[in-house]
Amino acid sequence: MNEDYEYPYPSPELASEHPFITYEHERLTEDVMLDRSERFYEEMNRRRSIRMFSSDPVPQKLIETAVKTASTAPSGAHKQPWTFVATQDPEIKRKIRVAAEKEEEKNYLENRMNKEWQEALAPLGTDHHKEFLEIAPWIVVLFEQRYEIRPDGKTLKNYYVKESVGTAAGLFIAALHHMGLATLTHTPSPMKFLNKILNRPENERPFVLFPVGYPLEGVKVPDLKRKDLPEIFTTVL
Ligand code: IYR
Repeated sequence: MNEDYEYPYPSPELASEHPFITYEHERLTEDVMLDRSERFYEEMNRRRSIRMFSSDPVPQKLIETAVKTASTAPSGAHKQPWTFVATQDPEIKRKIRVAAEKEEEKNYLENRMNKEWQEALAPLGTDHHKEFLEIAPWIVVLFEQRYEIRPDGKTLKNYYVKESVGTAAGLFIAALHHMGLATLTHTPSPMKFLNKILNRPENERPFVLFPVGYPLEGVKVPDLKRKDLPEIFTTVL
């Protein structure tokens, strides 16, 4: 251990000031790694964003475990600058739908999204109707904590908030898919109304809204293709 390192981590001084533990890691054979990597890719490649959900209920425990998985994401200075707010209350979901559709009407019908933007969206066929916000059993809103408010009222900076929260969002989506649920990354912009409806403090800003549930049986999705590896990957050797 550490044989190649002139400056081992943690240094003896660091280790005397802050606790460190040994990272438990099981080294797999390359065959096993190859198999696991392909199976995981194939599973993730079956994920799709869903715009019609079943109203079948989903146990809260599943949402909680997906949030715990999301919260394993790395974050700037390990601040975990996120709050997941989940509701299955029909009245709150209705309020969110009404407010989201009001914003989306401006986006779509009053051209707050310009022509280029609307053309880019055309293959997805989205519009200002957001019925899924009432029908999906859960709405989970991921808030970013722009800064931290300590119990004594003192404020502290958070770092790389967007990067951290975006990473947590990705893990949340993967966790839901892995447990057999579906979601949509919905951004009914601007989303400030979510602070009011969900009673969130001023240091929090909505990052993305996830309707969560089972896909409606037979639901259709756009026949999108994902980019092939050479379009998204290159090497510099
Ligand atoms: N927020 C709108 C518009 C929208 C924007 C993008 I970029 C999308 O990929 C999909 C939709 C809406 O939710 O309809």
